[in-house]
Amino acid sequence: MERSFIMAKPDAVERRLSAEIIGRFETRGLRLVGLKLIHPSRELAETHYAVHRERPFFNDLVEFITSGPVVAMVWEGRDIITVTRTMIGATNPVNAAPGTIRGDLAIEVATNLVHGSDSLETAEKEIALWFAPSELLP
Ligand code: IDP
Ligand code: MG
Repeated sequence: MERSFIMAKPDAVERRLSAEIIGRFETRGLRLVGLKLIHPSRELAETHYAVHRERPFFNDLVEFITSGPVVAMVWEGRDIITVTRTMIGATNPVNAAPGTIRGDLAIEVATNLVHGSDSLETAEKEIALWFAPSELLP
């Protein structure tokens, strides 16, 4: 079964939307196999977003993601990347469809509430970065 790394970002925790976000994946029928509250270090954040290192918003992105606790999760299910990315919605919430997390609950691209891996290859790397094998259900 396929797995993805999903994170409720600091804005989600600050706005008390963690349960809402977890609940959407739960009620969809996905299986939660890893969950923890963590205040990310700069090193962890920079590694996680390394693909964006050259982007003009990289520093702001790292500052933001290290600004408070996040809810780090691993969800499992068939076609997990497509299912979770569709549920999360477009990167810029202005373009996110109603019914998606970003389309229902966010309006700014920098504070778009949730991260989801964009491929199985990325997911594998992100899961290994954020979780020890012992922290995940078999
Ligand atoms: P994704 O989260 O939908 O996969 P990415 O392109 O991987 O989007 O970008 C990572 C994060 O960087 C986004 O979720 C968003 O918070 C932030 N971001 C992306 N583009 C911009 C931008 O143009 N300005 C500010 N922040 C951005
Ligand atoms: Mg991305």
